[in-house]
Amino acid sequence: MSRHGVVIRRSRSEGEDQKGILDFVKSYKPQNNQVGNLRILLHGPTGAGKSSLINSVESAVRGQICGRSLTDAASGSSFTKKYKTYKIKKDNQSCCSFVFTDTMGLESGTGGIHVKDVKLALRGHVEDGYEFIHDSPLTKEKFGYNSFPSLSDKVHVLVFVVSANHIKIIADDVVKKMKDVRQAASDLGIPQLAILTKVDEACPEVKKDVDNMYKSKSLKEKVDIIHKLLGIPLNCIFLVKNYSSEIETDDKVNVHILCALRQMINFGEDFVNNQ
Ligand SMILES: Nc1nc2c(ncn2[C@@H]2O[C@H](COP(=O)(O)OP(=O)(O)O)[C@@H](O)[C@H]2O)c(=O)[nH]1
Ligand SMILES: [Mg+2]
Repeated sequence: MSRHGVVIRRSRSEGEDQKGILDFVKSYKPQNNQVGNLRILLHGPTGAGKSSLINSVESAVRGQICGRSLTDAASGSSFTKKYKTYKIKKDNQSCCSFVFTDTMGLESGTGGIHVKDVKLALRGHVEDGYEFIHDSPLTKEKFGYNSFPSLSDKVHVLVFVVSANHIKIIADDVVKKMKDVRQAASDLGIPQLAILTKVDEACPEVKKDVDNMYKSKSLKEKVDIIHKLLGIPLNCIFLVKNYSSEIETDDKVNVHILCALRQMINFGEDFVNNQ
């Protein structure tokens, strides 16, 4: 069976056990008591669906559509400029023990987030709420620089978010920036995975029925492209349809979001236990 086939089988069996994944995600607590919340950093081109992924995770966890992280329908230039940490609510009272940090998007040329800023964020030097300036990376002297990051401030999992719809036209310099960030994360031992979003826009069969996601040849081709571009192993690349216009959640959509989330948690947990 092809490696893609392995991904298909894994996803199906997890589909049958959605409640199990949900219980795992909701009850998860980092074993390392120096870490309050596992920190997952989302990184990728502007408009790829990073903010939507945060909303989609919370929607899948809560079973209702949530929309706290602002998304941008125009996607011309980065809408998210701040380094912002999002807690994921389990219910009205409590939050999960993992957080997402949303960053300004990557853009071709001098626009978008500066690679130096992402590297600082990986090591916990960027304070929450810091507003990125694309052509002026953060330095030690500036307000917003955390000189003494704790293990909790550091990034524990790096997630590349790329639109399946745009993967073939992604600019060379954007790929170069992502590779640069991947190398920096690897040097720090930070685990990485990739999420291909907008699978509904990229494949008409998936738009009809999201269950066709792992049967789609064109999506398999896109998984291979991201694997070759970034060198991320095939079993660390997940296909996700984010919630964008829906008013209700759907178990078929949730399962893919939750499978990816479980992998993020498992990777992050391993990382913080090895610190
Ligand atoms: N159809 C569809 N639209 C999506 C998906 N993910 C994001 N979007 C839309 O793409 C646009 C940009 O998404 P956003 O999350 O703001 O991207 P960001 O710049 O990476 O944070 C928004 O209009 C989203 O609703 C998806 O999986 N499917
Ligand atoms: Mg955004």
